[in-house]
Amino acid sequence: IMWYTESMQVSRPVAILDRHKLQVGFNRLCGADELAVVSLPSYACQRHTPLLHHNTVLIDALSILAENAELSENEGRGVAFRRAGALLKSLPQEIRRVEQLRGQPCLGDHSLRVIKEVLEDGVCCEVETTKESRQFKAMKALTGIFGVGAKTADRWFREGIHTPSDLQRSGHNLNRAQRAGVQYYDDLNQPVRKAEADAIGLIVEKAVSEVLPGAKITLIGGFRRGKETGHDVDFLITHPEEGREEGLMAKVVSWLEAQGFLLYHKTTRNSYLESKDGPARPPSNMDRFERCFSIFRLTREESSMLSQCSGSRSWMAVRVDMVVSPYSQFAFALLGWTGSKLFERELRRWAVHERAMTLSSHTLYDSTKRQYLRANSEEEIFALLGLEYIPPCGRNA
Ligand code: DCT
Ligand code: MG
Repeated sequence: IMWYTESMQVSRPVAILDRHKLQVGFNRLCGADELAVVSLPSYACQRHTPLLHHNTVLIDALSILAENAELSENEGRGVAFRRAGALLKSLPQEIRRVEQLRGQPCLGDHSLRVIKEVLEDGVCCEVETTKESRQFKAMKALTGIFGVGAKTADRWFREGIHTPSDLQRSGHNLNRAQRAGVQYYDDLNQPVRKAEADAIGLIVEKAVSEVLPGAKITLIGGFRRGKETGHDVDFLITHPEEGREEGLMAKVVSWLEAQGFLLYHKTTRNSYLESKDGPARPPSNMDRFERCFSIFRLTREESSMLSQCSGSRSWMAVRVDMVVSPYSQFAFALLGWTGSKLFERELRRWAVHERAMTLSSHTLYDSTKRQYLRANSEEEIFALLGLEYIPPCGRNA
């Protein structure tokens, strides 16, 4: 173990029963590190991407650069780093030398440079500089305010506003969402835990069954993929009798509000659809696909976990998103809202480039046959796309 600890340059104590590390130690001993990993398919939707993986340090470095690109509204660059990170998440072993990645897709020159530097020096200069930059820190702090996107944050940063406190002092006029964002800033920047998500699930379930018996709710987003924490809690609501879900969101919101559960709410049409043109846009039912962005007031009685994270406070603010889908579109909505964001992007890219199809959270359109394809389950959608089924826990790209 001493040899092992030294040779692996592990800076923290190593548990003797850490099976993965021991395996890597044996691999080194046997020279197995020299073997290249089998080349993976290039679309993330063709691979299993587990929550726990073997290359955390490399992925963290790439994530910082991805985040910085996204905050600078350089989407292409952000996606390139995200794809490289997702590829590393799918690998079955820890990478110790950049040569082991030869032949793998999704790794551009820039990502490979970052990976090589981290492997050789322990850190990447560009990543460290980014993390320490005033602009990156300020953009993270400002976009951490609910209701503030990269554009607004950038404008404020140029005016010398770097923190939520600077913003409050500036006297800027904020919209309703941003005011709530500033007011509940600390709570909303705490990770939401699974126990809290479950407690909110019980409340939403009660609301839904009170206003429309028979309606069903499903926990979606990161928690459906098996995450233990998230930045919000996402729910999909539907009713087995098509049409019964109409008007449901307004009733659910009224019930929750009357019970004092809502600190903020805003119901909108699905913006993903609104921004989309073409045949994948369902002509008649897009108005019914509603989404409610909300902030819940979760009290100590409702959440046994609460006392650990909010000191003497008796309640905490939690971001909750609710989506209502007609039953006929439920499978598409479920697939579209389970994520991850990159996995969804890759599914849509696969559909267009490899199958001449357009996938949305509502439907799948086959451009060759010029028809919409129906599906009752996620498994059917994967089959229609010619993909092996990937369960939610394998969609953590
Ligand atoms: N989604 C998407 N594209 C977006 C935004 C969202 O495909 N631009 C889908 C995928 C995930 C789902 O909606 C819920 O969104 P988030 O809550 O932002 O993602 P999450 O994976 O649940 O992340 P977190 O665990 O931090 O809440
Ligand atoms: Mg979420």
